[in-house]
Amino acid sequence: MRMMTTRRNTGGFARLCIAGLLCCFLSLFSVAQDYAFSLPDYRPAPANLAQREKFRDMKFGLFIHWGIYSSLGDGEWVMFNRKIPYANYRRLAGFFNPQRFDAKEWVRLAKDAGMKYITITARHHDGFSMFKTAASPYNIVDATPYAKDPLKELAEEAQREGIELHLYYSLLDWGRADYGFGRPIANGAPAGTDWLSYIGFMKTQLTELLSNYPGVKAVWFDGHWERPDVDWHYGELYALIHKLHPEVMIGNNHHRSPLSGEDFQLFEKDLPGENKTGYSKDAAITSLPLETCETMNNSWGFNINDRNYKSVKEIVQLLVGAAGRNANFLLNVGPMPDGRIQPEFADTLALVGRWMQRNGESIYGTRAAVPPQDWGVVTAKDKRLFVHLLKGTGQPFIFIPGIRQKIVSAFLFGQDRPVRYRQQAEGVFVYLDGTDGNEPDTIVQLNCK
Ligand code: FHN
Repeated sequence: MRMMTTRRNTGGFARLCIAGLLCCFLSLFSVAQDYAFSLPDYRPAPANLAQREKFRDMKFGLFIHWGIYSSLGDGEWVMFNRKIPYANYRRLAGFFNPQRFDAKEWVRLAKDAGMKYITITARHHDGFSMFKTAASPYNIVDATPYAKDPLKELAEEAQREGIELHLYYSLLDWGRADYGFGRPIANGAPAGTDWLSYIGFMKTQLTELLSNYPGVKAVWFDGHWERPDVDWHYGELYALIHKLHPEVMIGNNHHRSPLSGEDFQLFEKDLPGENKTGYSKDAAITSLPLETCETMNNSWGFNINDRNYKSVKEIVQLLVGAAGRNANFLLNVGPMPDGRIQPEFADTLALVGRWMQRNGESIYGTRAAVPPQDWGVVTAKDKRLFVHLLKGTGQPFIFIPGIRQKIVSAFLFGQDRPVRYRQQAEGVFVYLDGTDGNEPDTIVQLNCK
């Protein structure tokens, strides 16, 4: 049933206060609707709320975009961008044979980088399933000479190593007839297709993914933006997931504020509030767990000609910037068609991991302490504040507004070197005294009473 969202004009201070309180209360259980179709109210299960907190603590994850498109070395949109007819594109499956894929290596790479979870594309917009599915023969086990299920191996290895698994799942499908890519939308469905058959197909696959692969803790939807006016039957999809596994978190990269039934909020190539890419301009930041995803060069899927690699400094600063905005940082690699991860990525991740070994204490399990500042961010854990100075201010001190806790001492993080500070009602001055040259992040630890 179609139901447009309405905006009520509440006048008067009292009514505003009541509305404000109500919003705060409701945000504990559900979030604002920004979608034309009705969704049932959602009350997350206790296990789901616990999973959200665990997720917030993890801070750093590995995103993996891998599919038959990798063979062409031109990103995951290659079929669309190069206008390859679907019938021709499907031939890629016939020679996709990632003999060098090693789940142990991928999990070790993530772990050594300091990452706590992996989010992998189970199925991207090309519609090819990178897992064994009974819903379509167009999958890695049935359609490729490889004939094995790498997702199974990855899930088992991740579980053994204590790394969480999250699954990317595309709503958009460029090839299936029942999706009808390019068709006009009428009454919430693409004209002239069997839309309910497509919804049923997704339900079957989601059931498989959540039943046959151990340790899955989140489903990461993408592609909504291609059809913002279609009825995705989210009520049914989300209820199915939460019924199978109440703790599994649902995120949807629709570039809007989360809908009822969603458990975390995604930001693509944007730290929350920055909106540099423009994707998130309509997305108010909610109190749900947040996650920012980013690429290591400029591509998600393997791109043989993309050499715009981010430096270790850039990546560490993005990770720290995310933590200081209460967001996890999901950093992407696009493995090569043979299953290996290119050395440029592996080398950088190893160095990021070395930084995390020394400084992870100021990141894992923290929450943002104050809004981001021009010079950096502040994270908090227990009775400690970690001041992350990411860029110079041209002044011999920085000022942290709004610190109410009484500071009792200040040190350069990981060293015994004391740092001078002065606290007053409005906040804290921290005097740098030449300590601020530590690339990529000078960390000052403030101990509170
Ligand atoms: O189109 C996709 C893209 O290929 C990639 O998967 C990213 C990851 O956030 N999301 C979509 C674009 O919003």
